[in-house]
Amino acid sequence: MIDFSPEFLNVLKSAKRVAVLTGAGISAESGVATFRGKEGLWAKFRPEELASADAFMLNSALVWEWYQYRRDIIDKVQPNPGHFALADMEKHFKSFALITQNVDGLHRRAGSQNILELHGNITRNKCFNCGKPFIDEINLDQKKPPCCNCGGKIRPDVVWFGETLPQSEFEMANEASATADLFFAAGTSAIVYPAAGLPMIAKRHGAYLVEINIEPTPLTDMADSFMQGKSGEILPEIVKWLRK
Ligand code: BV8
Ligand code: ZN
Repeated sequence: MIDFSPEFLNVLKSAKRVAVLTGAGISAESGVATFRGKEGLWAKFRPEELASADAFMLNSALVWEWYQYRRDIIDKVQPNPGHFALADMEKHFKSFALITQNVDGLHRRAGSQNILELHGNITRNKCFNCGKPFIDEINLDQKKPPCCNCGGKIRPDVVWFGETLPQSEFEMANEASATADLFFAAGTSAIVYPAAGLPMIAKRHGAYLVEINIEPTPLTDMADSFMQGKSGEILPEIVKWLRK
């Protein structure tokens, strides 16, 4: 049983508008490697070598291999108690926005409804040239990577470094952060912008800022409450309080 501060419990009970920003850490307990941990996806390569348009133009086969490798993992894993707790939490508040940097689709599989995917979704593909969704099977055995009938290369429908975030999702995420009275940052290293700026927007507009992480991040000093531990253990405990 986790003993939360009376201050946090007061805020939790009186909150009307809640926003949550999640990162790869929330999927770690499902068995999806994070990006920057020692066992992280980027242990061998630098992020820019894989998650960028240049990397793709330079070596689309390597980038495709990386995404297919990640898709194979994601196909085999399940949402964990942290994902389910957030899906449950949504029902307890008048307004609840789940803003995620993750592309694994696990929040939707856990039953969350109001999800803002800031970095796209690894299960979707699109044409790099005309942007049209590509719904056929990706078969990497063919010599050249899949192409669109406009001649453009097919790519994963995710946001790479140097690319802008989907405008409407980002605007809604900004609005949710600026109007929240309670904001959770869960399982994120808080270093990738502009997503990492959202907790500060919330805090500046008067939200009570809670960080849930197994270790401190650049956000920790400004959080009103730093809950050190696994999101899959802490979030269900918070939901238990909501049910009381
Ligand atoms: C933009 C793609 C500009 C999808 C990702 C220099 C050069 C180029 C760009 C920049 C630069 N300096 C700054 C920038 C901007 C750049 C940026 O912020 N770079 C950082 C690295 C400095 N941002 C961008 O490029 C963005 N676009 O700015 O556009 C622009 C503007 C106008 C016009 C044109 C362009 C685009 C950013 C999106 C990049 N795409 N991924 C994919 O393949 O997945 S980023 C990648 O990092 C993932 O999406 C991930 O979501 C994101 C953040 O990582 P986290 O989710 O936080 O994961 P991480 O592993 O880092 O941390 C996990 C955390 O969980 C840890 O803290 C750990 O302690 C914790 N944890 C672990 N287990 C648990 C846990 N916590 C709780 N419980 C557990 N069990
Ligand atoms: Zn096309």
